[in-house]
Amino acid sequence: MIVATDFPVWVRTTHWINALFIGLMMRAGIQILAAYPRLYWNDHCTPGTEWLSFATKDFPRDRLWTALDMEEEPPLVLAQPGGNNLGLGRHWHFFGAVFWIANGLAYVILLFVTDSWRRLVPTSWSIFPHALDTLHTYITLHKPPASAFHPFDPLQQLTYFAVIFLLGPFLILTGAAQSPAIEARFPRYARIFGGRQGARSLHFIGLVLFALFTLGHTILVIYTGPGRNLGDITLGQHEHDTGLAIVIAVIVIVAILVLYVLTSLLSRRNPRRWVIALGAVFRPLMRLLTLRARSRQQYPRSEISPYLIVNGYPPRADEEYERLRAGDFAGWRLHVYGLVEEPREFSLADLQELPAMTQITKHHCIQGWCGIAAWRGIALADVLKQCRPLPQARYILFRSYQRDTAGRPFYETLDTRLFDHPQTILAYEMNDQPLTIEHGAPLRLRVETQLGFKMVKWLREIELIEDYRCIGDGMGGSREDLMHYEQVASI
Ligand SMILES: Nc1nc2c(c(=O)[nH]1)N[C@H]1C(S)=C(S)[C@@H](COP(=O)(O)O)O[C@H]1N2
Ligand SMILES: [Mo]
Repeated sequence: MIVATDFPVWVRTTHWINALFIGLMMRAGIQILAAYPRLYWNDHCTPGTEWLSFATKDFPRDRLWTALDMEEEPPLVLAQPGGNNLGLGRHWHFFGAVFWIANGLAYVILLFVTDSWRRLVPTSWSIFPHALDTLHTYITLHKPPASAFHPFDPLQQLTYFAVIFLLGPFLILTGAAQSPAIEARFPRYARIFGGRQGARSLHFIGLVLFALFTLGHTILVIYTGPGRNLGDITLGQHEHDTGLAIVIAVIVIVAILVLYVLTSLLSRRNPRRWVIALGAVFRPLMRLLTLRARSRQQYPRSEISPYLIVNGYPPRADEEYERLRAGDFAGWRLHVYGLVEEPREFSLADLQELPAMTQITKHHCIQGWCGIAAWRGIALADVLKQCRPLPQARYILFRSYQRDTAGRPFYETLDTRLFDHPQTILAYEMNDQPLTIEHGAPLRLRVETQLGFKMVKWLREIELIEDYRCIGDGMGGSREDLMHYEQVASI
């Protein structure tokens, strides 16, 4: 009789599910990296201070360029889904994360509920010298004797332990540290990793380690005996049918690779449908966990970034904006209307009479860069309260003088749950100077628990609405409509 205790069915299942989702997340991770393929150890992202760059384009300092110009297009073989698709890549990454974490948790729980942890968790320091011996055996191109496997050899056991209990959690923690909502609510958390860019760089190093592990793992599975190893991980034994086990494993791996390519191509063909479906998996969880988070940032002045990257070109050839700008925005009015009892127009002087506040906060662009600046302005809530929003108002719609890439006025919507947060402001100053044209003069939104794309610049009007599905393409904003970002942008 075959006793298959070492590789029960749950070990084999979670192993292959893990392979599917970690591969998906690595591919989607490369996609996300390509949206700003520069890595830093500081949160200022000053051009030239990156420690690693995969950029292929050059940006001369004597003309204005924006962060969107800096995106690169990774190939389909490396990235999910390939091409210029940050929005879709993020959906694949977060979709994968939910299943990868759930699968990992199920595995770890079963490990400890059963007695299986005993063959994985080292219980003696002697495993280190033994693992070194095994390493020496492999490097000198020998194989450990069959008696060295219990069922793992010491090097294997130590590596698996480190990947499951150190690298896995490390990837989750460094991933979370890049979320604007988490960093705004717990500014000290990201500091553990050296800030958002430190977390991002470490997250990338985690990706490289996982790729190296996968490569080494695959080589050693083949080198030490593919029939026995694949018998264990597919059929739960290696006494019989090892040839069949190899065939099954190859079929599973090829199926996974085909699935990556197929889902990439399908999601590129119909991105909106896939964004809605993939988002359904993580969207409710993300909203539940992050929408109530309140920003508690206040960086010291000494941490203000020497230079803040610009995204979005200023309104071009817009006659009205040009006229207002020529008049130093004296004729500019912020229109507030929609589901309010009292629609109003505010001049800059009106707004400047309201209680002003300054916040020194970190800007988190969805592409990956960030920067710290001092923003001065008035609470969004103070402005809206004067117009008395009606109870059915569920979203705040911000429209800009600038146009999006489809030629329509740039707009974004915010859940009304974000409106009275302490650091949700309409800013008219940046770093003690009136807003420059590039950064959104005369007024822009700052909503510090969200990604940068929600913070509409060159504000023209605010409308309170019940639903965003009847606005634009119905996804909740220009970037949602055109680039497939999520309407709630907390991660
Ligand atoms: N009107 C408008 N507002 C916008 C954008 C834009 O393209 N148009 N880009 C957004 C994005 S993606 C980011 S990261 C921030 C950048 O702000 P900054 O240029 O002041 O750094 O502005 C946001 N506000
Ligand atoms: Mo952005």
